[in-house]
Amino acid sequence: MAKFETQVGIIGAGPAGLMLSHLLHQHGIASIVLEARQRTYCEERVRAGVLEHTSVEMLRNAGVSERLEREGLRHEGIELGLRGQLHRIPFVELTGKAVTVYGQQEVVKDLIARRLSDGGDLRFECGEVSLHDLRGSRPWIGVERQGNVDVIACDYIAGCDGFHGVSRSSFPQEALTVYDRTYPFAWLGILADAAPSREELVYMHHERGFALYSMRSPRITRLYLQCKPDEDIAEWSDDRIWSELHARLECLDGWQPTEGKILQKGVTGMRSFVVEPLQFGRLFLAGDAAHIVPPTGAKGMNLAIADVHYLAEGLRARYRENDCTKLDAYSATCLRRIWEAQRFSWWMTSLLHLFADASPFDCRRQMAELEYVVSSRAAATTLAENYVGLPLH
Ligand code: FAS
Ligand code: PHB
Repeated sequence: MAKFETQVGIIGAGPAGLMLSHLLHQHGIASIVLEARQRTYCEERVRAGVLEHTSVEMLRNAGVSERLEREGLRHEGIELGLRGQLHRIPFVELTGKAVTVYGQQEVVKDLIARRLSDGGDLRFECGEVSLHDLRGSRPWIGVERQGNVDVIACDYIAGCDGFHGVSRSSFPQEALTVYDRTYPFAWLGILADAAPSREELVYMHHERGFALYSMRSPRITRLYLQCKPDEDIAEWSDDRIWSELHARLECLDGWQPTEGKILQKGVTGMRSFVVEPLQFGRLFLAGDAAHIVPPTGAKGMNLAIADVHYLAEGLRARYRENDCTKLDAYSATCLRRIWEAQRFSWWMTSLLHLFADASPFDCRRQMAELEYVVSSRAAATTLAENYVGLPLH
């Protein structure tokens, strides 16, 4: 049994855990990051693809945006489609801000490389993790591998281990309030070796179900189809996927998505999930460990980065000014932004998807809301300011 000491023990090397470790390093605060999976797995896992203006600013201020600013695609708007007609939502005109298309795995790669070049302690394939003495002044993490249990003693633990991690389940049940909503559909997503044939993302409302046209680079596109929550990907040949995408993304202006070799395909469930509070003793939750949003608002990765911005600031003040005010307010501060993003993600999902149990009134009302959003500057501005990222409080 080996014993290690640090200031902050971080569980999970996703965007939340890695960004936190980097920010703490910049404040001269030590951390150890424990990751269950291999480094390559973390660096190749395809997930989110859109960075808010606010997240790009945070990555820039933290000195980890060099490749993002070189290779990321600046998007100054999106297009909403209804009845085959595309309507542009001009972000820069409406808010002065833009978003950047840059794959989550690229953000993860950049942060891992930077942590390691700064001498960071990242432990991949760490073994079975367990959390202890969370109410004490010196909580510790047990890391079991091949029958050996190493101990990592720390001042604080950051649970950045995603929805299926151990951190949230380390809260006593009675200490947590859970808010949960699952949607009666999922997304079938593909990564295609096909150059984008449109400048910006297309969010399409269609009578066959929602479709999203997105991208990763000048060579790679990412497309999604609304499907059944228990959809079996084995029933979807590449041909069937492309013909369904063509059917839903067909536009009156003749635009069609460019086909290419499907590099990856999968089905992702849709849910809105939040736990409160985000702190139990010396354990703090951040990212998907505390909240899940349906991806329609492109908020998942951005919320994770915003959470650790607040946590790092709280820990900086605790260690540098011996002032725990911000740390004690971490949960409340984060939850305000989390619920803003939950509302927006639920609204975008409700606006653009087909609900099997929708009444004729619901269908007409949904279309009326879509027509309002694409014809009212005020409504388009609301969408735009939420999409580009609300200011940090
Ligand atoms: P992450 O899940 O990214 O990272 C948590 C890390 O903790 C993982 O590396 C995991 O291996 C590790 N871990 C878990 N348990 C552990 C344990 N016991 N011990 C040690 N390590 C442990 N958002 C979008 O905006 N667009 C998308 O298209 C999109 N697609 C998604 C697809 C999927 C399948 C999922 C799950 C999410 C998707 N999201 C998407 C949301 C996504 O971007 C998340 O919000 C983002 O990954 C959250 O980052 P983290 O909180 O760092 O969690
Ligand atoms: C993506 O590119 O993966 C993506 C973009 C926008 C979304 C969701 C996913 O709303």
